[in-house]
Amino acid sequence: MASSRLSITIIIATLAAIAMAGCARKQDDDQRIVLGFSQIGSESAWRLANTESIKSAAATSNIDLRFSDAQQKQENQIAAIRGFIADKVDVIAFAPVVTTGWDAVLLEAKAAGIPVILTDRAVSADASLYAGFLGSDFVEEGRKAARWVVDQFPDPKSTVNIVQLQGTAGAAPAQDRQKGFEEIIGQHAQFRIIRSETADFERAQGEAVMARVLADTKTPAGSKAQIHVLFAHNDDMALGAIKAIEAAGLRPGKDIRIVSIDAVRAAFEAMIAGKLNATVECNPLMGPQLMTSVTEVVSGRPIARRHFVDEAVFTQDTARQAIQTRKY
Ligand code: GZL
Repeated sequence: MASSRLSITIIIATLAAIAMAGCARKQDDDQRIVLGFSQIGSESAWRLANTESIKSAAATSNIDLRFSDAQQKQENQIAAIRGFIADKVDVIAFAPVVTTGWDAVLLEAKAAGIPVILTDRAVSADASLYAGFLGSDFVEEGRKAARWVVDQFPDPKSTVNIVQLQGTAGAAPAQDRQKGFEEIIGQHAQFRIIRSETADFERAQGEAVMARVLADTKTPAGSKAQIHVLFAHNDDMALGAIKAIEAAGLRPGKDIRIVSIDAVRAAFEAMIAGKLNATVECNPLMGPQLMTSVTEVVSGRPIARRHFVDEAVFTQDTARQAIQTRKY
């Protein structure tokens, strides 16, 4: 009888130990860094690659990621950040859809003692309100696109009409890519930007806006303007515009030369098909670097105020080779 009581006691003690271990593991999990991340949306292939990079890097780094998709609405991002503050996450990171309107919520995060890391796009706010920025130099991306155009049309006595498809109004990549492009183009007399219209970084809007521009673009004298170059702030809008150019009976990549930015896989496929001429790389694969920065910030160590990723320019001549090694 005594031995059976002892056996039961041992079984209960063993089960209790397993349960405690489970709690301990759960306890360990609870000690993981909790990162609240507000993503802009899923508006482009670039954004999807950026999201995948962040999610997979968080999993690899054993960081508890609380992910929110704002569907390109600033009010949704602000609400998500307030939710992260209420949940007392360890760090907040976000890709701000536009540059302005963040001071109040950044002050709330600071008051709550939660560090903030900006990714992808910058903001016009007091730099003391965030720990650092991780992303690309959009002004240089615009300059690179313009330098490619200058190389295609070197004759200063020629007339080269350019249409520009802009990204989201108020967004840092839209503002800065335009700034860099116009800085270089403005140094050469042969170029005229005859139309600039936003298509919100989206492929469908790129097609619709380009169709309208093709139908009604006139020279200052009122005659139908010939469009020689399309500069699109991202590949998705360029790919939509290519469809509109074909629908208008013109040959994209030949009748209208096209340069865009991002260097997503579909852009390489379009270059191989001869429909896109060049794309400037904008690297979305910043997940691992973000997790390193998150870990540094939680440990109380400073991170780079601005960390730019290296980026290249790809053309039809290099597309077939480069597509073999592309990760997005
Ligand atoms: C750039 C990123 C831009 C991409 C677009 O870093 O913010 O937003 O160029 C994306 O494709 O929609």
